Amino acid sequence: MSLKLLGIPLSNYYNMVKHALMHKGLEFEEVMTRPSQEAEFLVKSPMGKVPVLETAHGCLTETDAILDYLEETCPQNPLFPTDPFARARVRQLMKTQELYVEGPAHELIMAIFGGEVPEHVKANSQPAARKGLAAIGRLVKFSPWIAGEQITFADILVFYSFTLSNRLTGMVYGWDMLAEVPGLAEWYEQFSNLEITTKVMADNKAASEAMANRIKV
Ligand SMILES: N[C@@H](CCC(=O)N[C@@H](CS)C(=O)NCC(=O)O)C(=O)O
Repeated sequence: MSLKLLGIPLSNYYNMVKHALMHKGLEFEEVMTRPSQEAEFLVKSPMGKVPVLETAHGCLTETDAILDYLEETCPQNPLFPTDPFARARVRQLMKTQELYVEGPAHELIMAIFGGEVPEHVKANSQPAARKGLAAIGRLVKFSPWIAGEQITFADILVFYSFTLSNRLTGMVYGWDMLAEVPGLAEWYEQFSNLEITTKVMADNKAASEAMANRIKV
């Protein structure tokens, strides 16, 4: 299967798909591509977002759809449990993080580009993320992975989601979200030490430093 991953290592969603591809031992080509509203790119990515997975059958966007496709077409080194209920619990955890933790934290995104976050956004984002984190606290297992004994897509999604969202809440509120849920910081540390994570995050760090230098100039 010939696969191309379009996007940038600055993107936490790009890194989720990249980690999954590496976990499954798949060969793929990284094609550095910025989000864009250019007509040519919208053919591949209807919302102009990254990541995009280019397959022999065409392009796919939306990380959860891409991850589902990878699991179904490349079942080796599975990242979903086989039991349907356990699988649905993994999806529940992923969705909870994306909508209720990442969503409110993402409202602060201008902080990363050196912009001022409006007061009303600052006032709303933290209580919303706190509610989401409480829900995450009710779902996690840490035995030792976030949804049980097996590393799943939930570990990947929640980890890379926090790489951005916790950075944002740290910058804006001086708030470490990982300290809100018992066991979360330890799990995060454990996942960050995986060989694949180390590689993905090294590329992310290089891209962040390059962006910081561009903003300074
Ligand atoms: N729901 C999308 C989110 C992807 C996303 O937000 N990508 C960001 C980069 S991390 C992007 O392309 N932003 C540009 C834009 O929103 O126009 C997914 O699951 O893949």
